[in-house]
Parts: sequence; structure tokens; C-alpha cells
Amino acid sequence: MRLEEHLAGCESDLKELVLRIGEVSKTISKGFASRQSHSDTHNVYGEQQMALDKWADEVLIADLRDSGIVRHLASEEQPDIIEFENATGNLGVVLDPLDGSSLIGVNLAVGTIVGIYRGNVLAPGREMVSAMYVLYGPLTTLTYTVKKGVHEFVLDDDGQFVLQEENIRISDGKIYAPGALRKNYLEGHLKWIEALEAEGYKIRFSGSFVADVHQILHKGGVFTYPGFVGKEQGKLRLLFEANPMGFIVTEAGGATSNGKVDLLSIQPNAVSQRVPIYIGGKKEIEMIEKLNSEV
Ligand code: AFP
Repeated sequence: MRLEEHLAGCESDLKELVLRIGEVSKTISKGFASRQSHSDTHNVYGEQQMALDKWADEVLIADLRDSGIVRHLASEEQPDIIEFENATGNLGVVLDPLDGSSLIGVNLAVGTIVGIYRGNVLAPGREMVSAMYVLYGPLTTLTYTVKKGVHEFVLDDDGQFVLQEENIRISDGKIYAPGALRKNYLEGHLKWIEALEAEGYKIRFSGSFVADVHQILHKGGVFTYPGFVGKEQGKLRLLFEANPMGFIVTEAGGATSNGKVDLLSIQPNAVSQRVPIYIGGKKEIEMIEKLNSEV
């Protein structure tokens, strides 16, 4: 079944937006070879942008501006929320055009992450109406939810997204993907990591959040980029990375947390807000919240 058919029962503007982002992702997937260089610009976080990062951002923004159904857009590569004043619709989009871009030069999987709201994008993640990501690996896959399950499509040889797996539920596996340096771990986090290791969790951390969470969605376990000594708010961005992926994993039967509360309940105070993140199986998320409440 094709993506368009799968979205048949969905509200028309949401269906159009998911399909549009799918189409842009096909363009992005063909643009890797000629855009391997660094650009001479930095984003709002002080990170040097890759040519591919900037280009993916530009093609997504141009397409969503033309759509007429998106009014507000916040991108990890832009300093402020953009308002499209010509829009007749009122959808709000948050996006990380290319997550994991430090891996572009070594040919590992990276992805586009998108969250969709009705109206304001500076809102708690649980107010999203849809979230999706496209993973550019050996295959290009598109995973989406409109709050009716999590479904995965693969880009076939004819350039169509066709259904690969419907109603994905997070498995019960033992993978952990821990970001940050162990020497800087905070107390509750260190106890939690030690507990996972004692239970035989295997490490899998690529440097691409979207790819690592994709693996955990399929194989079970947990990803974390915690707060740590000197950077208590961690590294990952609430709006662009944590919330959309957290929304998808939660919809698939998992959970997400900042180590104390559900990430999706947090009211953002800025587009660039960072947050400690735990995302994966309910069991692992409950364990970190319990350990943190005891320190
Ligand atoms: P970008 O490549 O989009 O800047 O994001 C990479 C990332 O935010 C996330 O995808 C990784 O999990 C994390 O950084 C890796 O960080 P370290 O290099 O500190 O391990």
C-alpha cells in the first residue's frame, strides 16, 4: 500500500502536509553526493552547518511556504519562528532538516524529523497532531503517526513510499544508547546506567539521534542524552528532536522523559531550548524517574 492510500482517512490538510514532506524527502535523498562540504555558516547553537544541512533546510522551508497550509515554522537551523503570512491554513511545523549531520561525511544514517501542531509551535509536545521522520540509510524510510498508530514506509525502486510495517509497537529489547561522557554523569543517571549494564544491555550509539531511536523503536531499549556536570540541560533540542521523536515512541507504546517528568508535558520557553532526554521502553523510563526521585 502506498503512503497516499494509507493516509486516506486523515484530515485533508494533515494528509497533504505528510505527503509534501515525503516528496521533499525524496529530493533530499538524492542530494547527498554533491553536498558533502562544510558551509561557512554556523547555526544558533554555534555548530558549523554542512552544505547539505542548509540546503535541506531551504528546500523544506520553500516547499512549506508554498503549501499555503502552514502558518508557523520553527527549524533547528533558524534562529526564530517563521510566519508565512500568505497562508490560508493554520498548521505549525517544527523540524530538524538533517539530524545527525556530523555523520554525513562517513556515510552513516541521518534523518529529517518533523512535528506538526494546529497553531502555535511553542507548545507542549503532547499538543502535536502528527509527527514523522525520514531516515536516509541504505534504504530511505518514512515513519509517521497521526495519533492512529505508528507506520513505516520504504522508498521503492519506482520512487514511491510503500508500506513496510503497520502499527509498530516498541519491542522489549536490551539496547542502550547513552550520550555524553561517563565522567560527567549525574548521580541518578549513573545509577541507572549501572543498573542497565547489570541487566546486560548492549551499547549502540551512532551519533545520529534519529537513527538510534529508530533502532530502539524496532529492537527495544532506551536512548538517552542526559543532563551532565556543566551542562545540566543536556544537548538535544526539545522542539526539534525530543518532542517529535518522543511523540512517535509514546504512540508506539513507549515513553519519554527528562529524567523526572514526561517530556511531552513540558511548556517550551524558547525555540532553542535544550533538554535532558530519555526515550524508549516504559520500563527503562520509569526506572530513571524513580532513581532520580531518590537522589
Ligand atoms: P545534528 O547533527 O543535527 O547537529 O545533531 C546531532 C545530535 O544532536 C544527535 O543527533 C546526536 O545524538 C547527538 O547530537 C550526538 O552528540 P555527541 O556528538 O555529543 O555524541
